Amino acid sequence: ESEVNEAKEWYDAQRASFSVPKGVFGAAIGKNLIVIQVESLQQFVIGLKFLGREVTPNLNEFARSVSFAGSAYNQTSSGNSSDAEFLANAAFYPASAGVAYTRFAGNSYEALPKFLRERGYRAIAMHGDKAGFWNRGHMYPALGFERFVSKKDYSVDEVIGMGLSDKSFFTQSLAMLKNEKQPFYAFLVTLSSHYPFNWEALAKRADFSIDGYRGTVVGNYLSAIHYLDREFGEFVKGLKASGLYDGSVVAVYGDHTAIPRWDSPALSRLLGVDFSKDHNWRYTQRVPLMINVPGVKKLPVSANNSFGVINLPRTLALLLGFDFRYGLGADMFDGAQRPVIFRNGSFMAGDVFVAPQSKSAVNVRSGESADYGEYEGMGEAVKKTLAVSDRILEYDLMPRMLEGGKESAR
Ligand code: GP9
Repeated sequence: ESEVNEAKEWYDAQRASFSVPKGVFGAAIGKNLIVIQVESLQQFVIGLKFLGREVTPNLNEFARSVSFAGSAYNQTSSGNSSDAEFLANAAFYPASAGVAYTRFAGNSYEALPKFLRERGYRAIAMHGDKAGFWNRGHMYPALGFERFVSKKDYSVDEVIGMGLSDKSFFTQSLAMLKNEKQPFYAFLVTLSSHYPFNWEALAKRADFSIDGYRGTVVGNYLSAIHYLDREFGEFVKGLKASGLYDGSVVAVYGDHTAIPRWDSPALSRLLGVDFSKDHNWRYTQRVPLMINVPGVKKLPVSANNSFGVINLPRTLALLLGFDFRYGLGADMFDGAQRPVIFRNGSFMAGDVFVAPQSKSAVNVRSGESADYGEYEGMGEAVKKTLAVSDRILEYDLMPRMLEGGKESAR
């Protein structure tokens, strides 16, 4: 009981520390929300040219035109893609052991899909794999999605790797969304650019020369992402042609990183970055994070902070005009310095990577070490945050956290 009270006290304090930003609150009132979680999309491909060709021309174009184009540090753990989904929808951390999607699918949540449904939205999850993978068939309803369009609901006319090809996935999903009652929240999870990126059908479709990198994970990855990018581009084109683009907030992010450290020599050769230096590797562990709000040129995101996918639910809700205070992620407009927390207790404070385990702190851009002492207090708060996240999940405490009235959480 005392652990529960302690968690509640902390949870309440955290929630109370959020404020509603002026200017952007409700900037997209009444709009749909389309969130695209891209399999293995890592930041370094954005803007990259290979043999004179852009690897991601459509994502680059998207990045140039949207209201925010930045990056997030990968916060996932053993649940990989499912952890990213959990961060992006529930704003909770991955489980301390095992996988949240399998361990905690029986819990009650106050996640973004449920929250938006209570405010008149339809909430649909779409993914071209079997519903049982990562226990999504159970977890999506627990998060509040009313509909899960999985492999069995699509016409499986083209398969790449583990399921429906991204081309077919995007084409069929777009057709469904055009007929969807609005406003809706559509959460799309792509699949074809999955490790090890060498699916035969994919290489054929990609049409991207990887000369000099054949047989490497990095080479296959470039080709896989080029394919994803083309299909993403077609999807955005379709959204624009149907009017959905102007009627929706569109957010895109990579679920987790792609290149394992053992293949870092190939990546080093490609990018000309020395990955024997730890800080360079750390800085590369980012995924793209982009948000478009119709009519908004530039989102005033915090200059003090780096971000993680856990910052999405509150950020997106605020744009739609709702003060979502249920998860553990602050919004991206918050000026207070807040850490990006990794599952093992290390964290980013702005550009500084802090590892309490080794009592070290280093700026990941410059490689200069920072004074660990300055971040010790933040390290304690990080420890507490993870412990509270674990406690809430392990004892299914959301109903207890909301005692005293949901309204207090807005
Ligand atoms: C499976 C897909 C991939 O359906 O989302 O998951 P991952 O292996 O990247 O966690």
